Amino acid sequence: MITTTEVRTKRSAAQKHSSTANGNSSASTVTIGSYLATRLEQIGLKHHFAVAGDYNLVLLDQLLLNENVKQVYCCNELDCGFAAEGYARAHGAAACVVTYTVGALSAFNALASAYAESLPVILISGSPNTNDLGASHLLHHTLGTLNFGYQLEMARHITCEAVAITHPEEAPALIDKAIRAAFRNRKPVYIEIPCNLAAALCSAPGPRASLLDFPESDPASLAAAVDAASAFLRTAVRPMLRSYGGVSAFRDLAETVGCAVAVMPSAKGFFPEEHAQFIGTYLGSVSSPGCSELVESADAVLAAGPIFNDYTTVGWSSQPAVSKTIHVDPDRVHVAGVTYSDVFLNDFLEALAQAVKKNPKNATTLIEFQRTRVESVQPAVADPDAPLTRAEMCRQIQDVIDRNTTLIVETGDSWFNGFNMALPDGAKFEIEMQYGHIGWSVPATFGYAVAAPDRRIVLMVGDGSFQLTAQEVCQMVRLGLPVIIFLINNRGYTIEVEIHDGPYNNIKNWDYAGIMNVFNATDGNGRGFRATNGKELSTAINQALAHKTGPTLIECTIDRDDCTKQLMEWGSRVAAANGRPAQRA
Ligand code: DPX
Ligand code: MG
Repeated sequence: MITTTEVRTKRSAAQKHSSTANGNSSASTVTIGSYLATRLEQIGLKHHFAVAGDYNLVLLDQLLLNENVKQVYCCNELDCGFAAEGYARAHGAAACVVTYTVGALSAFNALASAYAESLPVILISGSPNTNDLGASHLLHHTLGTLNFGYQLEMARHITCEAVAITHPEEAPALIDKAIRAAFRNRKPVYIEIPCNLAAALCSAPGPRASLLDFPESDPASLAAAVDAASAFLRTAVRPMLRSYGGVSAFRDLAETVGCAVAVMPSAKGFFPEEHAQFIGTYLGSVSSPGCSELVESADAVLAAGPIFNDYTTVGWSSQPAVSKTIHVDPDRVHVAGVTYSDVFLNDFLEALAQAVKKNPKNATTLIEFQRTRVESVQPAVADPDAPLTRAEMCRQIQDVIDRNTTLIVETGDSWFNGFNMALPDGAKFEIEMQYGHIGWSVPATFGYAVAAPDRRIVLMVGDGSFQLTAQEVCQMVRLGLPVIIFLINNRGYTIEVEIHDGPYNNIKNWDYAGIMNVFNATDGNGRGFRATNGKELSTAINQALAHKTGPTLIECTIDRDDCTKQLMEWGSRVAAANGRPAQRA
């Protein structure tokens, strides 16, 4: 995992590896593809994801020459982008390589997800030969016009830096510029390499330590923000967090202040749930028990990297008051409505932890929480032969989550089932709640598993979402990754049913367990099970836990209306927000 604190280590590794460029004709020149491969290695990547196409084949050959960054294949470019997005969640950054237009335009959707979710994904696209530009050549896979600049233009809207290489001399600077931007902004970038330049020579890469440099806070602004925040934190605090780095700085600060800590859904797992100061997941009226009462009645809230959108505010029904909030964005801090610019989240949290003192009053929030807390009742064990319910399914999945598990939850009721899971220390949680693209989770889980093969990776995904990107399970089979997939078959788009029902929420049923045979063909080790009751589910889980040479998909069949209470409440509030009448001018 590439984090701010690891930059120095990576930097020295980068310096050591700086002369490992392959495919070079002399010590001072290398091919552009080889330059790129060395840079990917230097930023700590061990893999890149790819789909072949004739605009990128020479580039893929060049990348293959570097054996330290392995090439991993996907079924299509949307999935390739999501696999990279998932890899970046586990590893800190990722890269994927696609072909011109027919490939890249599909990958753009996943790149937009990386933008919304703040993940540094590098999308590399092959492109037309430089000698086709200006030669009045119509080319395949394009719009059938003589304009080849549209892809770069489109990329600019969903990246923090988009570059197109048109001359070998400028390749090193442009590649470095894009990679540096991805790290600095924690956002995706785009690099376009013409077919006939992938093997053209450019200058060899040096030890570009600055590729991984993060910007530093403005000292005066940082000091002013810390002063204002320390003065503000005079009584009680209930912080919230969504990671933008700064996970350990946040914990240090919370422990110094001694306050109650809640996490927003995207930050679940970033603060230990077994910690004495942890009070739960904050999601307005559908927060974990007792949590929203405390957050919303607090006289001071420190919110580190939160995203308050229509979903996380539950249709704009809950959000801490600006006048009571220290709101820490990735590159600025707002204290009770005053903004301090050029102050970076990690620097601010670290400096504030130094500046504040433990205030015994802060413990009162925790005492209040203990007093008002509604003890969650352990769900009863269902009759093993009774039709499977959501509650029994979740009860059994909870037991699969150990300290080494990453639980990945897809958009749908899997979100709420996931929020309700208790994470033992060490367990991690991944969700794509800002972008919310159904189907994200299958390729993202594949990418995550490539990056973190030693973790137990558990996916909860609904039937509707699975139908978008199901084919990427075959890549888990191909690489023998022991991912456990709980496929919740409730015969449709249940979350949409709760927001706004209609015939469009019904889907064609599939034989989800049987699909594993299709992916196995003659050489795969995937396993598929269907669980219609508690007994079948526990048998399937035991088989899955013992199976180490491929994925296991467990299709859990539940009733169409068997959803969480939170989904019903959240769905009705979001529907009300969506259905507001147009405002008058
Ligand atoms: C849609 C959503 O089966 O989960 O638990 O049954 O709801 P649940 P499923 O996976 O269904 C998902 C479905 C159709 N959202 O309920 S959340 C709209 C949507 C989206 N992303 C894309 N298209 C449509 N979020 C790419
Ligand atoms: Mg469903």
